[in-house]
Amino acid sequence: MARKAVAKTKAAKTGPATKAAKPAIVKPVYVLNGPNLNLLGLREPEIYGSTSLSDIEKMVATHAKKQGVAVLCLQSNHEGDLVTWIQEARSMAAGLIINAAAYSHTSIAIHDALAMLDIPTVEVHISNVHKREEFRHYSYMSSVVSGVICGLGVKGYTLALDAILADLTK
Ligand code: CA2
Repeated sequence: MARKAVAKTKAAKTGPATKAAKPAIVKPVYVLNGPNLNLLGLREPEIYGSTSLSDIEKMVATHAKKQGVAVLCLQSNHEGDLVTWIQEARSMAAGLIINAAAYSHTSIAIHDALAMLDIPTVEVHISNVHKREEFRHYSYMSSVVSGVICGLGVKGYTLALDAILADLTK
């Protein structure tokens, strides 16, 4: 009994001996890719590199698994599919990574869907859109996501995941 009392006093003065475990991230991080990204690696390697979308998805899934998180990777050439998945992410995802490809520069519908999320979201572009044609310089996504990564190649996807996990565990 006495020993217990001493231990209690110490804990009260210095705080608990061990840190409380961080809660597990149970929901997956959604990784959404837009139009034509299914053809990655097949054309324009000087801009987008030679990695295929399926390689990117494997890379992100492996990186996520090492950190105890799951990813759900989805690609569509249709704007409405991306809107539907973003809406789904409101309840089903812990965070969201999006490369909306050309829709980044045109889609108010995707902008509006992203604006309704209250989970960490990162916009990724493989190429540095600011070094390219002027029509790629504006993104409807950027004002409604947590952050933007562009021009760092396919590594941008794992960097985006790290940023989301840092946000979720802070
Ligand atoms: O740099 C990016 O990740 C982009 O989002 C890629 C989009 C482009 O419209 C954006 O401005 C920047 C284009 C994706 C097209 O994907 C291709 C795949 C294979 C070959 C050529 C293009």
